[in-house]
Amino acid sequence: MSEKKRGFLGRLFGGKETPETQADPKPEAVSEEPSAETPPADDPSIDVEMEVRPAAALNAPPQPMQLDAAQGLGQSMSSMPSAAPLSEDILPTDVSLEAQSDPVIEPPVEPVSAAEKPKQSWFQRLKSGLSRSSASLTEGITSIFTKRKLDATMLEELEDILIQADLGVDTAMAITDRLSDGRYNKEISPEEVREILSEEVEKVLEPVAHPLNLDTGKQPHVVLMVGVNGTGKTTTIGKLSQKLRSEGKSVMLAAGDTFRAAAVEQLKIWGERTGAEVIARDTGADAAGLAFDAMKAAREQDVDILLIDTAGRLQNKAELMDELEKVIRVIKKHDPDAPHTVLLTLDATTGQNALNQVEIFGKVAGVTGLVMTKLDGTARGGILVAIAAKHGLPVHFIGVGEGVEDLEPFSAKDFASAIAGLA
Ligand SMILES: Nc1nc2c(ncn2[C@@H]2O[C@H](COP(=O)(O)OP(=O)(O)O)[C@@H](O)[C@H]2O)c(=O)[nH]1
Ligand SMILES: [Mg+2]
Repeated sequence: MSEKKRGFLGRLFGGKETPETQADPKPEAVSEEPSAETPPADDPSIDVEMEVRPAAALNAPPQPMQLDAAQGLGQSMSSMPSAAPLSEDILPTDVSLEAQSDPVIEPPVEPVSAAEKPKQSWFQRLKSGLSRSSASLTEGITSIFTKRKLDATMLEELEDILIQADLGVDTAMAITDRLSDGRYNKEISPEEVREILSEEVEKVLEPVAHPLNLDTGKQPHVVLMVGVNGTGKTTTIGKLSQKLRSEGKSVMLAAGDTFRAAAVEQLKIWGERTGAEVIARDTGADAAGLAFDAMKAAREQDVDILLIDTAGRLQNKAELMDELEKVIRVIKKHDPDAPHTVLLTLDATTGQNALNQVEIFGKVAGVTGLVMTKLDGTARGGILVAIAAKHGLPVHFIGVGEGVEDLEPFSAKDFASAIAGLA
């Protein structure tokens, strides 16, 4: 956003717009039991290592009309597939879905100014967001492929790097297979490898890259946002609300995370900033009751889109299942076709764990599409590729920062180029 475009309100509220400006996580809010970023592949736990960030989420500038219409939600989308087929239960019922710490995301006390930041294109932001993921890949590739003739050891080394980057075994093998094809005993440059990496990643991502087309014939189109606590549900609702409002749609938000006062407050602020009414009840209220109120209000007021927040902070899968099922049942009382869209937010920093979350939430809530958040500041961006290869669910958006602009429709080509470190 240029200084000029941002305007006075934008400068007043400011906002963190690039990963470089993000503060470190609050030390006191970080999990007491630090765990490795990636649990072993066979670890059934879907506990999430929280990456708790300070109140910056709410520093997003409030400007309502900043969206490039071409990148908006209005692009066509082929019919929304239903949730991916799911295998048998992968979790014991006592596995905790609860994040290890409770992020308190309070409204900013003072506006933060980021007005000095020059406007970056989305691709630049995507690239800088994915820079940690791409740096670890490109460094690895450069160290293997500099002035050596291709041999089996190099291919094995490359495969290891690709698997470590969470791209998944299948994609890693596809890349090494393509490299080996006719290139043995020939010198191959790191750039060539990165090109192939990008092409193969794009192939995997292309089928899942679907812009989100919210059918407003529904009145309201109901979007249920689900995901583990701290993965970015509320923030994503705020960002989406902004996009939809800028397309001239009427939006209502439902503060369905009734567990924490902070969660309700956080949503109210997003509502104020984006010009969306927020339906909330007191903390501790029944989430299904809240959903009922919200459906009623949205229908009475003829709003185009109702975005319903949920809590991810539940003790175990049975409890989660129970609450989400109740919420969905209540929504269906008003409209048997609703929720029309169920978005799952996945935190890229959790690596392999995200794969399990897709499975669980797909089963519990009939997820129709994914939003991958926090691709900035992690080296695990490759997980999106593994998820695409495994589940085939549409990926609608990716988040590369806490600011309202840091959510964009997902483009396979852009993502593939950015993660391979190509221009
Ligand atoms: N860096 C970064 N932070 C994000 C992104 N999306 C959300 N967050 C932050 O993650 C934290 C948790 O987000 P929140 O929306 O409250 O998660 P929820 O518990 O699922 O509702 C907040 O501090 C957000 O600002 C993203 O794409 N990038
Ligand atoms: Mg929340």
